[in-house]
Amino acid sequence: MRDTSPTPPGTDLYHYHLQQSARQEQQQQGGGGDGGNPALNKPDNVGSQMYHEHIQREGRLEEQRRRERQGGGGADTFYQQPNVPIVPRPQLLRDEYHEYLHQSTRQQQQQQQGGSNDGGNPSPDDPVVTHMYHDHLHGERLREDTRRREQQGGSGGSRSTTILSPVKMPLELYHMHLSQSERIVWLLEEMEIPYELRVFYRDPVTALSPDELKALNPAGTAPYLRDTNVSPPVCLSESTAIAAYLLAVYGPQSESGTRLDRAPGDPDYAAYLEWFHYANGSLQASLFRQMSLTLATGDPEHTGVRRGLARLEAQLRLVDERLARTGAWLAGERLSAADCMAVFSLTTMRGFYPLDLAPYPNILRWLRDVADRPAYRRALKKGDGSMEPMIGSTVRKFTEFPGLKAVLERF
Ligand SMILES: N[C@@H](CCC(=O)N[C@@H](CS)C(=O)NCC(=O)O)C(=O)O
Repeated sequence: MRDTSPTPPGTDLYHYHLQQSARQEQQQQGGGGDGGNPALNKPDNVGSQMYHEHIQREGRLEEQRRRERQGGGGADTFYQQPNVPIVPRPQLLRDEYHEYLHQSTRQQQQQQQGGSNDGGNPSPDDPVVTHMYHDHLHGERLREDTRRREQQGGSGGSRSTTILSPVKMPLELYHMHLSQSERIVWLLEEMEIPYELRVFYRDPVTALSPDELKALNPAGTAPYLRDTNVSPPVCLSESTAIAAYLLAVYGPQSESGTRLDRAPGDPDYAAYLEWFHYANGSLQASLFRQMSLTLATGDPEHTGVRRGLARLEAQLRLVDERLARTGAWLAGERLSAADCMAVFSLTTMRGFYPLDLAPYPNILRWLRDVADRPAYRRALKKGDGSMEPMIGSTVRKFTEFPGLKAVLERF
């Protein structure tokens, strides 16, 4: 029979349940209990599961304690205690970094006891020093490149003096008019990377990719990037991948040193990552689904279309709240590639899927800030025939494509 006495005050439910289960088992088995722990495969599944969860949690805590005793679990690993915020590792300042290089080199020379002195270069055995040393060399090469360009008086217009880029051959970007490849044109303009733009036009009836683009890019979509500075050349589809590639390989490029990504240690790093991926992973995916569903059903009142719209509106509220919180850009106070990734969905995309942004004042404020950026204006000028930024609460619909006209006109 079950013990129906009330839970003793101060005893947590879980332990109380364990004790009760053990007592019941002992009664059923006539003794031979395992110290109060419920057994697996016995009728008391709740107790078993809680008990094993407890064991697992204890195991994790023990592992964490062990790592902490050993002085941390690897350079970039943080173990978060409940309710204890993660404090990012401070980035080394430039002077600290040089000091670190010197110290490591000195230590290594001492260890090698006068062994081959390579002029102070750290040994390849120290991966941290080697990494920093190569970063240092890379930076030196970029600065040397700039000095050389400046001495030569520039090799191609005013931009040549501001580019710190190791780009020898201009990157090639395949862009389609009125498409999400405008993200990459804008990003390249912000980064001041030399590039050649090849503009394609959508099929005048279907609004899909023209055959010439399909022939070049196996994915058949825009954007598509070719980088011939490396061998073999890099050919890349997917705007998120292209943006991440450009930032990792060529950023920052301007003399102001403004980075459009965020690195671990930067307080905005996690937010940057989240919003950088939100653009294509959630927002554009929802909009595309909505557009396809609307075109397929031809009915804005269809249940599926209405449900999809409710979901989309929740996403827009999220973006609006985020922009209200930062009062500036998606990742924080400064523009980042997360903004470059997200803007298309809320501007040009609305020509394909009309969406009234009046309920989202922070999104509208952000779009005006984007449109004020010279780099964004240049991107639209070069890639979209000087199209006006589509930043109003409502925008024109792309009814010039017969494949879309009939449906778009119902909105
Ligand atoms: N997820 C891809 C999507 C690329 C994509 O679908 N681009 C559209 C332009 S907005 C396209 O090329 N559409 C033409 C087609 O599918 O035929 C990316 O981010 O690059």
